[in-house]
Amino acid sequence: MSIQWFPGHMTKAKRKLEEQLRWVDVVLELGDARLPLSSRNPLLRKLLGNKLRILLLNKADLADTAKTDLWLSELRQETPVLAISAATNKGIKRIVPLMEEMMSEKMDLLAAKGIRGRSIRAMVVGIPNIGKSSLINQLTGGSQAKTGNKPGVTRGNQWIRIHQKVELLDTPGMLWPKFDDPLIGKKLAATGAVRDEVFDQEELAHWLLEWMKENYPDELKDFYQLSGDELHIEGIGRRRGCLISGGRVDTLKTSQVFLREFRSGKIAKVTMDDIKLNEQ
Ligand SMILES: Nc1nc2c(ncn2[C@@H]2O[C@H](COP(=O)(O)OP(=O)(O)OP(=O)(O)O)[C@@H](O)[C@H]2O)c(=O)[nH]1
Ligand SMILES: [Mg+2]
Repeated sequence: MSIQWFPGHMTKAKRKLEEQLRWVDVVLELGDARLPLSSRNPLLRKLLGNKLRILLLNKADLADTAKTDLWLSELRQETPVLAISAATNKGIKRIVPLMEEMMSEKMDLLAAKGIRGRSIRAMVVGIPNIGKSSLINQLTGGSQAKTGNKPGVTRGNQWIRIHQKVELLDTPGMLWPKFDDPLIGKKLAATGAVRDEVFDQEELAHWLLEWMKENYPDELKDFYQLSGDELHIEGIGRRRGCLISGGRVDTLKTSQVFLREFRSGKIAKVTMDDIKLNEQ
């Protein structure tokens, strides 16, 4: 997915999401465990009304475990939340039981009205590149077995049975990132949620390097085998052999290498949002 979020796109995505939401009981809202705040769009809350929601902090394999635990206790006060990884399968098995637990009251009410055996209907929602397709694949086991179109659902969307009592919409709901705060924009770009073309790569790498020096200096030094004085784009470029003629460092290439290594989680497992920010 590489569209840019102009107002027209946002309006279209919002309308589609509203249409999809009409047919589901539970929304699986995907967030990024590295950005438990910045990767979410507050508008979803309004769109949901009183519909049930589970927040899934995905890419937990790339996040700072201690900080993830803090965020989980903080966010639990707002909504049921799990830390998961759609890449390693972590936490995936806990999703359906949690859904059943949250839905039991509604199912009892339906049963009292004589409606039995109705499946719980769920859908995945989140900003670009957050892992929506990966999660759908994990939940369906890659299954192509569709349960068929149901009337009313936007043409093209189908339900996939993921459990005896649960059906999942095969098309995820698209949310757009909120760009209003430049710091949020940088964090989203650093983690790969925003197209690289939107930001100047060298500027972004420079900002991220300063951020890492402040927050994960030891991991940074260890990874590049550089001293504190050598921790700049030039130093990393020399270490990685990103040189141009005359032995000068290719700063663009170095920036791209650094961003890639950061996103892979190899430098450090990082969490970029601070809980304190949330309290301001
Ligand atoms: N390390 C890690 N990578 C993940 C995880 N989940 C997804 N990814 C990777 O993140 C990238 C985006 O995943 P997708 O599942 O395509 O995300 P999406 O939300 O469907 O993206 P769009 O359809 O483009 O909006 C892919 O490279 C995935 O392999 C995770 O839990 N951990
Ligand atoms: Mg996708």
